[in-house]
Amino acid sequence: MSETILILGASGQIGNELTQKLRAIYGNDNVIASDIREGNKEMMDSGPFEIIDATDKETILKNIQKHKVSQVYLLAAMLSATAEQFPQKAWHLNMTSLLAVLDLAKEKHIKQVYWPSSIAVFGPTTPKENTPQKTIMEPSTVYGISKISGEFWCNYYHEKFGVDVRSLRYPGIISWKTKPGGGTTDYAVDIYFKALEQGNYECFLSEETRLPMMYMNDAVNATIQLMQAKTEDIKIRTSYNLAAIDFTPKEIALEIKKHISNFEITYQPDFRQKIADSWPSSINDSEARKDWNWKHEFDLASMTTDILKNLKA
Ligand code: AKB
Repeated sequence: MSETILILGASGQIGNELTQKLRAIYGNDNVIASDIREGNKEMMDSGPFEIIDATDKETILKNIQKHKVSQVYLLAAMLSATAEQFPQKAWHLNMTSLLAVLDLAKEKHIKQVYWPSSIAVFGPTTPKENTPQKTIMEPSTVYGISKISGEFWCNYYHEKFGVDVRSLRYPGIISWKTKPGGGTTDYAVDIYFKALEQGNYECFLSEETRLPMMYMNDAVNATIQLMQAKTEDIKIRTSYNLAAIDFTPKEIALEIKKHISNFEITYQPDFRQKIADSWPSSINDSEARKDWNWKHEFDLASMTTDILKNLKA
């Protein structure tokens, strides 16, 4: 399969690892990473990099033409906790970038678009457990409002203009190579760093807050699998529910304790508690499993072992 891929927001948590995986599959020169500032050494050294503001349609177009790009992965976004501090900026970044890329696909400059949605599309009135694909969706955060609006824009461009846009509703993504920034699920990344650095962690969510989560390796695989799926297998053009594991801060702390026996966790919930409380505790992703054969690999125990092994190394 020969594709030339442009990644917008490549220096972020998901972009960083997705770029390296796509370069391994499609060839370094065929994956153009971009962000508003330079990426890390691995990214800059392994393939082409461009400075691009994801809200600037003209610059995106120039780079699509320069590199003969066929697919765009739009990963630039402001996450839930930061978006509550800067609502207008979040709306501008999250929506302007999406509409720019969808327009470029409608104008036939590119063939395929990937855009991430999130469990933030759900809200306090959504059934909390095993949340189905189609259900009550009344998000209470700016980020969630931008994601649900984005989903319907994707569906609209697909239905009306035939745009091949594909999307996943990510749960909290847990990584060790790149830290996330500004999310509500970020505690589940920080906890591993603090466990190793200082042996304790003060959690900004309460001990029983259960949230859907996924290890980065699974998230990257799901994304690429969705983009490589046959067109006729993609039945949902808003965004697919996607799930792997769910746990509470108390449960992840107990898992870490199996490796670092003196690890201690304390709880000091802040404004992010309300965001977490509005989200599902587990997700039903049977449509993704049925339509394009999605399977996750990592559970809490295998993810914890892998993260701690890598961070120690
Ligand atoms: C966040 O916490 O904002 C994100 C998300 C669930 O989309 N990780």
